[in-house]
Amino acid sequence: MKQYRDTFPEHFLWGGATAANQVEGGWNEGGKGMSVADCYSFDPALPKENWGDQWKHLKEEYIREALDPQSTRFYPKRYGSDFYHHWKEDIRLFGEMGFKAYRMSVAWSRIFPRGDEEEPNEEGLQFYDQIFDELKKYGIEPIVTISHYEMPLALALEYGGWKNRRVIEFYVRYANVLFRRFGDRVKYWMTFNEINSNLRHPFVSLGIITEQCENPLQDIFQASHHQFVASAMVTRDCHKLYPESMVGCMISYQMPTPYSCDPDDLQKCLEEQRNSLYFSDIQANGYYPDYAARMLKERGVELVMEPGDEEILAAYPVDYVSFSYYMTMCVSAHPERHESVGGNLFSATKNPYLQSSEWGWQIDPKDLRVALNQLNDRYHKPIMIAENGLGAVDVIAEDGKIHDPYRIEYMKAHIEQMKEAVKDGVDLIGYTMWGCIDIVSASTSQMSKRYGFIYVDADDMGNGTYERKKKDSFDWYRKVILSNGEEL
Ligand code: BGP
Repeated sequence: MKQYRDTFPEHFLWGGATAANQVEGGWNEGGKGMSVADCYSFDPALPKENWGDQWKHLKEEYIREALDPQSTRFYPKRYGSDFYHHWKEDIRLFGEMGFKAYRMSVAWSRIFPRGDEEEPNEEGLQFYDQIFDELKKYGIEPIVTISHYEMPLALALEYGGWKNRRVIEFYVRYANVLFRRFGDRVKYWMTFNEINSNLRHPFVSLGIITEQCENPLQDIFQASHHQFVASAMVTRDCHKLYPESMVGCMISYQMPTPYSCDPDDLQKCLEEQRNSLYFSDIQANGYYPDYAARMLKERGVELVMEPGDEEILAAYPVDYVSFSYYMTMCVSAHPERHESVGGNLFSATKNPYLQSSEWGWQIDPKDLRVALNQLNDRYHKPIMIAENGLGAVDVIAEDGKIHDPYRIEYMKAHIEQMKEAVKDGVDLIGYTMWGCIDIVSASTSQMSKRYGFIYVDADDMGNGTYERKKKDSFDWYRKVILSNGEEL
């Protein structure tokens, strides 16, 4: 029987997380090709409630316009927080906080500008050589997401994205270039960011333009099958080169909860949970779950599998499971009877027991413990919290400092529940707070939705010095890490 423990493991991976398309900038530097993320613009003239519209569905006309050098739109993810030119300073700051790990993504189109080339872009590889060497100086373990909402645009426009089985070959080639070049310094990999969000925003996740689909769900689930196969193949390849390295899957998990004890709500909640767990089930267990046949049939989906697909899934499941956790999703079988709320990639029934963030995300630290126990019971594999954080309006106070007690409170409440989960026996190996430095929001493309311990002087339209400034939470987190989660 597993020994009881009431402290975080000795080598717990405390750190922070970003994504290339939200932090780097340098969108057309160093030989980088356009990515799907470079097509998202921010329009302050729109009403605030519409700032997330592109995220929910990026119209084909917007994609075409992004290709026009004369376009007058502002594309925030092309500039990010300008990590591309500030990486040395930023990594020093991460080191000052005492990070044990830094979750980051490699921009696929920096390595293969179109995605279908035979040979990688050496300048892109050199950029990441610098990053990994600098992280090593501070003893910070890189956790690398191979694809995080930034696949090469050409794969979307010329191949139809992941619904084209050829993209497996391109992704496997890309991942093997990363393993061979960086595998001596990178021991933790994730194949796809929030792979379950394929269902919610297929363009940024799969390169699928839904206007071009006869049956979008058929294409989305077929494309997801290709990603499952690709994930298994690169897990195989990584272990061949570096047997000790770990490859993980990653889902966005809002821990769906039933609105009431009405049995219909519980059934609806189970179905909603499976809309996410379907993806981690296949990657972590290595086979399609029993409920998949009915789930796909009822959506009019008929998967096409090649001989050997299911064998490779079974042979190479991931080594750990990771997830992003910001809020929970309350589910009612009769949503029309209740108030709804927006949130990370979806809308749900408002949970009357929870407070909301300034962006309407319902904050639920206690269910993080439930989610951790559920995933631990389901997969019996190491678990990592790949994202957790509070997007908020941070301001520079009279004293020139940035006081963010709300962010400290949010994180304290979640870390307390993480420790309860550790006491419950959950094999929790790491926590990388989302947006450890202010970056461009995925869903609204705003810089003003700030997550960081480090403030970046830039506004939603890219104006500012891009100077970095520590917030109060910077020193607070440094102490959390120093005390291994004892001093909150
Ligand atoms: C997740 C993404 C991250 C990050 C986070 C916060 O879905 O994996 O890239 O952006 O959400 O969401 P947002 O940036 O929309 O506030």
